[in-house]
Amino acid sequence: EHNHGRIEFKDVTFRYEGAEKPVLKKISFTAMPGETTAIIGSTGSGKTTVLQLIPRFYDVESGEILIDGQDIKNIKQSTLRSKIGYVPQKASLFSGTIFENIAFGKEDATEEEIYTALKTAQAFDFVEKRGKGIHSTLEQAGVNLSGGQKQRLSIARSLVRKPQIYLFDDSFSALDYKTDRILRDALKSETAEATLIIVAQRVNTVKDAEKIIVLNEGEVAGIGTHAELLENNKIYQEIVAS
Ligand code: DGT
Ligand code: MG
Repeated sequence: EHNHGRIEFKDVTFRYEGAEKPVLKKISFTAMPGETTAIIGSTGSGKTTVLQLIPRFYDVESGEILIDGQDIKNIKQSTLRSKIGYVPQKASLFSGTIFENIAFGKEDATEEEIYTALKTAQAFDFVEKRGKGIHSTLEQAGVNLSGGQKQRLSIARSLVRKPQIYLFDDSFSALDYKTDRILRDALKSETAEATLIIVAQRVNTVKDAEKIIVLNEGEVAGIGTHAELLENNKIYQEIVAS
């Protein structure tokens, strides 16, 4: 489908309540359906904040955010949230079975849908190794899982809902390079028409994105492909060299 899930930031400025200065300053970019848009930048540069404005966890101070040309302020909250699969930086698993954790947000999910999501998220093998597979219980919200396993379950949860828009906040950071690559390739083919926004701190995760946005202290310091930024963007060059 054409033009479903196109996200546009137009001169977005945002300030947390009570904060002296805005954390995002005149941010403008477009994220297209069928493409991966990556956001890279050092800690505190505003990456998470950018993602959280899209489902309207906060409202902008000035500027606007459009989805398919419509200001998100004019989209019903429930409609907006149903379009978006947001995978938070810190996985929010709860004590319950793996099935319940993955079906969270789509309570009528079938076992087949859960398995498909787990396979795409490269989580099938370690789940199967548990005695009861998807019906195993996550004790104390997953204390016995590794960071990378939690990330993959969290990604699987977003896939089951089949949203138009995926927002991954540092969701690949705990994975080894190979699993990171395999998972992003699987995501790409499984969500071919969706809009993917991927926040990351390592270049390897963003380099094959159609568009990379370099954030620096709440401002867009550059937009381009890996090759373009490598050639003309100082901050990107510094990230690559670090
Ligand atoms: P990360 O996850 O460490 O790589 O950093 P980012 O790029 O995700 O940064 P972000 O968006 O969490 O924070 C940007 C700035 O906003 C940073 O100076 C911290 C500040 N900030 C974040 N969350 C809040 C909040 O809830 N309240 C206030 N007042 N400031 C916040
Ligand atoms: Mg963050």
